[in-house]
Amino acid sequence: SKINFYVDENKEKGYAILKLNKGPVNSLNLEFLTELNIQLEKFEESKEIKGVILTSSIPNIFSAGLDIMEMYQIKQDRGSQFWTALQETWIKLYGSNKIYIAAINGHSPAGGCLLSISCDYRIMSKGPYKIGLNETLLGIKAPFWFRDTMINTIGYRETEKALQLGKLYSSEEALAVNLVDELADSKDLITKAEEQMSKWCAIPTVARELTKSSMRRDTLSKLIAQREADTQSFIEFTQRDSIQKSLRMYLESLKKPKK
Ligand code: CO8
Repeated sequence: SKINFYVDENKEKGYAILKLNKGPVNSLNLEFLTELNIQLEKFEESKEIKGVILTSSIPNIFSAGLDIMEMYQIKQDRGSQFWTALQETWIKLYGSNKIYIAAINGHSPAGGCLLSISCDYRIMSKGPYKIGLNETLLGIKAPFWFRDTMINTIGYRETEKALQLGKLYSSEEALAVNLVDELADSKDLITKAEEQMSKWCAIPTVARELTKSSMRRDTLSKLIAQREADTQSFIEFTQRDSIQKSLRMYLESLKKPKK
């Protein structure tokens, strides 16, 4: 079967590198999210691994976000499995005790941005890459937990603008608003992520974990308390004719020949 990601575990150093590898654009569908959740669970339970560098093995693309085909012509059963898997990914990542560092090697819109901002630290490659929550450009509203994670990263006012405009930030703009913490030349991205990881790994683990969970607990509880209602509202919203029309138009715009 197709290999959707690679894991390099370095037990000596105490961290792993997880490289998303679902061509062409690492879009997140039900099967991919399910595999990812199993892997995140393995990391969480590992005694040797203190942290994970999350990156992609596809040049110029971190992740294109949710697979639009999971939302286009959505059906109740698959739709709810899909959304439940995505919630699980976010809860596992944002709520992880481990250290997650995103090495953003390329485009990172929407769900790709969510994965990034669910980590503890972000380094982005310099280059013509964009990151942000661009949902409004697809005619949809970013879910409240996407929004809250963004607020926790770049603050309320910047999020208010960014989400309404569906703003996709260049790497320089992302650095300026703290959407990413650091920029790197592509060739140095992983080295820089490893340097940063060593710094985080050197902090006393229990104190760091308790601090992280105290910062994130309230945001996580909001979704955990209403997962089923959130899933149902995702399906009802996505089934609307107007949303289906927007998604169809957006898909067509993606398929248009470039230039
Ligand atoms: N889902 C499905 N297919 C996709 C996606 C996607 N997200 N992104 C790209 N593709 C497809 C393209 O249609 C294209 O297909 P084909 O080869 O059949 O023409 C193929 O992947 C390659 O794409 P590109 O040619 O566009 O590749 P580039 O390298 O030129 O560009 C980009 C890569 C920049 C990532 C570009 O593809 C892009 O901008 N993609 C769209 C990204 C996007 O806007 N994603 C948003 C998804 S929605 C989301 O994540 C959160 C939704 C929250 C839902 C809330 C509902 C209530």
